[in-house]
Amino acid sequence: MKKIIFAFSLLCSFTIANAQSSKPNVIFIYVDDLGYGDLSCYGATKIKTPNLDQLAAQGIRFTNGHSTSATCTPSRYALMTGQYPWRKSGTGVLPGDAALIIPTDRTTLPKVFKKAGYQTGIVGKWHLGLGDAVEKAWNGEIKPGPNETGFDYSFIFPATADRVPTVFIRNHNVVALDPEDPIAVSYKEKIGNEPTGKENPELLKLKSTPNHGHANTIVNGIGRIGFMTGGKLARWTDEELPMTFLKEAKDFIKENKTKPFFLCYNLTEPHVPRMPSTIFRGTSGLGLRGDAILQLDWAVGEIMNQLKASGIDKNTIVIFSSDNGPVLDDGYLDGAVTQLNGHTPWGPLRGGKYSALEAGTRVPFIISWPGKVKPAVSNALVCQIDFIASFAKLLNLQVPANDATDSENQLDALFGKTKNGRSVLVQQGISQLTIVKNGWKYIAPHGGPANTGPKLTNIETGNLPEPQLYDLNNDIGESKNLASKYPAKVKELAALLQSIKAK
Ligand code: NG6
Ligand code: CA
Repeated sequence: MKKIIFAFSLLCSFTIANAQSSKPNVIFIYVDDLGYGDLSCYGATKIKTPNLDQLAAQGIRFTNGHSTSATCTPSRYALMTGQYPWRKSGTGVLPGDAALIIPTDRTTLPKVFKKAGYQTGIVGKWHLGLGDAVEKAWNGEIKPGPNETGFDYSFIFPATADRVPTVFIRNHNVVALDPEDPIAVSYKEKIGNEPTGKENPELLKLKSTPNHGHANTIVNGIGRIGFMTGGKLARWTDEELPMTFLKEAKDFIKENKTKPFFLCYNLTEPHVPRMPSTIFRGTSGLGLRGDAILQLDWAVGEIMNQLKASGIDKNTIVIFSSDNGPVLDDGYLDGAVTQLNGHTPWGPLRGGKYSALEAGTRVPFIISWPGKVKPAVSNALVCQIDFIASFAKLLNLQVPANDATDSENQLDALFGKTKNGRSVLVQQGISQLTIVKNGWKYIAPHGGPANTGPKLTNIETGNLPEPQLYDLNNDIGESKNLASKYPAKVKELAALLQSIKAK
């Protein structure tokens, strides 16, 4: 009998091993507003991020890896659909009550994995809208959402940590909702009689930057964007967000360790409001923003430990990136500016979140696949929009011709087989598009302000009344405008941008 059991378990382990080696698990760790220069493996000296440094050391660290856009919603839209977000209206930063903007009848990144037999899950920030309309069933089944666009399992918050409703949604329902205390949400006007940041600033534990948007309903001592009433038991405590998402992500890994799975683990750090767990408070010496970065680094280490404990670390591709570049003051007085202590979240780049300059979309970008992907540093131009076409290729699937039309198969670049990635990429700042071709970057003349404003985010937008041309291969910091020296290049890139837009 013992022999039979042994033979059976041997057979099982072979089958599992086989299934796993043919189809690696994929975890995409997507952080929020982390800059190119925020990690020690990307050159930061004022902060140490050992877990991400380890991931980079065992994988490929890309020095020219991009989100499509310099804000969250459009970057996430592109990741999901493989379509440039500016092709579709309504893909800008969404309010917390927005309707779903991802089509339910088109190919999405998780659907690619599903088609290949994967279990798919998303844990963390969503920010792509929910339901068919602004008016929705917060107290009933909230759909369509992540589960209708390709995820078998979802545990999310709807928008951003600074937008109401400040609740978790598991699949279609708000977690821990008391039916006696229904939720209502409005982005139009004040509802109910709960204190707001504007009327009751004395109740705030984290003060908002004067005249900023975080002046509506106060939840957990923090003013938010938007108004909500009800759902008192269901509201999150910001300090518990990281542990909650981490537990959910670990549980997903444990539950699916014998099947191939695809997990999007979307952390909120270091987006505002930065309110890390008490145990991380004061640990970076750079204020709450730095502490939030240490917290996210720790969470990455925990995921890696879980993969090892589940015996699947060798057969799991881990991708780490950010949805846009860094910002210091994004609306709360949290010490990000005053305690910066010489840290440079943008590294050697110009601009930041919101910007058409490089720091808007050039972000940390790391891929690890032990034994399969050789450790390296790559300067290939790669972008999150290419994951659909690339993973479809890896899994031998055909993406329908009209879907994911801006996504390129860049598997060889992503896995380090070539140093040549994309030759062309369109990048999106808040006020305009820019184009990069073979290291040359063109920014069209724009009449908008050159800076988002010294009182707030204080970031160079990239807007100038004259054309700009930068040679990124030799001038990563976009310090020398070569437009008047190379007018033919300017013309060529301006025309190329027009033709891509017209596609
Ligand atoms: C802006 C918010 C900012 C942040 C951002 C979205 C104001 C004035 N600013 O509107 O705090 O929430 O939206 O960030 O309210 S993102 O990373 O999700 O794109
Ligand atoms: Ca973001």
